[in-house]
Amino acid sequence: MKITSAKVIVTCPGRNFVTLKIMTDQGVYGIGDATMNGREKAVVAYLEEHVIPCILGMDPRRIEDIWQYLYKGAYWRRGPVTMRAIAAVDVALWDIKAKMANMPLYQLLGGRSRDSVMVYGHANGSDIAETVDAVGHYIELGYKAIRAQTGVPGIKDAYGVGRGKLYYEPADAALPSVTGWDTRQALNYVPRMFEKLRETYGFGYHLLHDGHHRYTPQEAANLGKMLEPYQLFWLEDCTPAENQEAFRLVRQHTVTPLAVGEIFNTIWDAKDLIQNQLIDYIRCTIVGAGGVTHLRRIADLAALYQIRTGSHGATDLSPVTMGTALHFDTWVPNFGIQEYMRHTEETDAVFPHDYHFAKGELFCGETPGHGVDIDEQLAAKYPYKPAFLPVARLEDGTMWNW
Ligand code: GCO
Ligand code: MG
Repeated sequence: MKITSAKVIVTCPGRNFVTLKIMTDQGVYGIGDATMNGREKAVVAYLEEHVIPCILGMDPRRIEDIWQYLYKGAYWRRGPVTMRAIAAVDVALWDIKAKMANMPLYQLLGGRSRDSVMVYGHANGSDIAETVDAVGHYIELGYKAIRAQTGVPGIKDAYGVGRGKLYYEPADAALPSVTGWDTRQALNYVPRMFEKLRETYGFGYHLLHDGHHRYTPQEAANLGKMLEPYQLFWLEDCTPAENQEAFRLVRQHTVTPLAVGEIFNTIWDAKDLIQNQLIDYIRCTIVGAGGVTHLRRIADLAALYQIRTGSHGATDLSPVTMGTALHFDTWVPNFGIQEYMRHTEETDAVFPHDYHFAKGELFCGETPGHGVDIDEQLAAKYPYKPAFLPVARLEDGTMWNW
């Protein structure tokens, strides 16, 4: 069996997506997601110039060998661009293998560990009252877990506050827009939101919060401690994790569960955090961390330390990643939760898929492969539109972590 051709499809049905389609001499094709929000064209070039020419003629059934070829063979290991390109190839090859086997992907991974996948939605508002309403809306929709983000008076566009009610899309400007940040105000305001949420809806729902890399370890420890009475499911990205050791200080001061990993690319980014049991949930995802082949290694390492998965699932992860992640989540023994930000109807139409949502859970389908396709004719109607993520500055102009 041989890979006969491969192409990269860029489309913008409301937001940009980069998709790799691999064709074979048996007529079976596979697709993989290669989207990197705000830096899409870098992965397009990596695939077109440096990956596709190398894999033509290879046997698509040799998924592991092709993964190693692209990882070790690049010499320049790791990094968000390389690992997304590898992920796109890997997912397309798993799709092909599962289609050849006439099985849904989760069967090839080891079969079902659960019937459905618990997801969390992203509720936001410009202040506490609005966020409380938004959480109520998610509860009405049947969600069992909700991440609550609020605007903070005095901060221009704090992280996570969207324009729509169910859709949150940060990459929305032809050049990066400038948002604000003030840690002191956020530390005063965020715990009050959780107090109000528990007062209003009780303790029957999981609540989560994203710190979006904004706090220093000491500030994160303080926030975690203040949030303890509200029993969060997790506090996400409480501090940047380039220095994995930073989480030790947070860990020493709070029992609020910690989650991190949406910007990690490989097992090496998570190794110390996992081995030292500094986190509770690992958030790496299929597209960001080298595909199914590599994410499986990360999940297995985490399982040794009773750390569970909680994959990133923002709108910039295409339905191809979501579909594949759901097969992964259906199999992975140490599953925790799956993030689920809804795609728009335009996006869903370009990527026909067989997963569905009901009562706070997502269900992967039984179609052979990962169950997601791309309608190329429709995709062609939505040309690429440059869109950057915002940046964040403190009041005095100092650049901060967005
Ligand atoms: C999340 C994330 C996103 C990211 C986005 C960047 O937890 O969903 O933090 O909102 O900011 O994926 O592209
Ligand atoms: Mg996040």
